[in-house]
Amino acid sequence: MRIYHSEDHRLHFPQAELSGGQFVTPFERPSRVEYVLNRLKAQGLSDILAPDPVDMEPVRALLDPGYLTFLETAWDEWKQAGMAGEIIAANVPARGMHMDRIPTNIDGKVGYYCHASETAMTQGTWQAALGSLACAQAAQRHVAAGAQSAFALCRPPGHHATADQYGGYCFINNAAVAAQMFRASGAERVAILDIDFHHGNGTQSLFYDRADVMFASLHGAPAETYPYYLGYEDETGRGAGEGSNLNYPMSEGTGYDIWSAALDDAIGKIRNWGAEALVLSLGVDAYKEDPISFFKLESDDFTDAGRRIGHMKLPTVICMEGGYAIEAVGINTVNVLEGFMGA
Ligand code: 5XA
Ligand code: ZN
Repeated sequence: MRIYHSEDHRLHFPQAELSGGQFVTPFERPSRVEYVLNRLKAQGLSDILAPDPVDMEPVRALLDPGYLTFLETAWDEWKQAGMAGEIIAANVPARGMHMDRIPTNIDGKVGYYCHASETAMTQGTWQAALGSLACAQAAQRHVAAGAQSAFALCRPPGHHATADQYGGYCFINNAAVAAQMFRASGAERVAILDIDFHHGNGTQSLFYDRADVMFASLHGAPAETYPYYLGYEDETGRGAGEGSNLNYPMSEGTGYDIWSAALDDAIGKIRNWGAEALVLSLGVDAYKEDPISFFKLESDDFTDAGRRIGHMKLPTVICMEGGYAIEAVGINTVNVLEGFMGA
């Protein structure tokens, strides 16, 4: 399996994450990628390439232009305004306030374009996000050209990013752009399967009204965990998209028996729907020792999950999302890939 990796991910390394009322070293940190790379190489998966530069056209087709400009210019504006630290959202448009008027002050803009203040931005965030996106795009092009699958070692991750908001460590929705590119390269129906522990609220929102992209997500129940305000089972799509959004929220302590039954159900529905291409949002934070999650998957379960997904035999782009049990991230990620390839 071809793997795409950009060194630019290192340019995004905030020092601070607001967690439990304290600033801590972010769980989403550069060393995650090192653990994955080391494990890939140890397992003989060495077809690792740097991606071509990003193509902004499919991104512009999907995302808000004002948001893209914000991401590109936020750091300079923040510094010009005399802010000493990293960009952290301190104010958001809450219930009853204007959602439609964008402040000119950078502090206000940050809150407008952010949905979760754990996520800080730094000088290199935009470039790192582009590098991450470039991996997803290169993987999609490789698969669209005939490869069975490719792995985009995306960092920062993407599935929480909407058309106009960042948060949950995500800035640009890599998986969504890959799906959009599959549509542009001729697939009539594209499915995005999200097995990260957290609901892919960004991906859901981007395709909620659309009949051509199915979204299926296995995740911690929103009443119990981030992103809290989206991801319920009764969110099934809207208008033309009715029926093409599938949520599988699961409670604290969920193990592989329940989780894999949800996976099989999602796979069956994606098959019946007639998907011609698949984008897998691959987070490994469903692992039992993940520090910010609460499922109970074992490392071997990830191999089995990869096998089940591989049996779909769809052209597949795999995009890295979360996973923070730092030393197991490489093992669990590569287990999915090996299970997938062995199917
Ligand atoms: O998949 N998303 C994540 O792993 C980020 C969760 C952020 C929680 N504050
Ligand atoms: Zn996650």
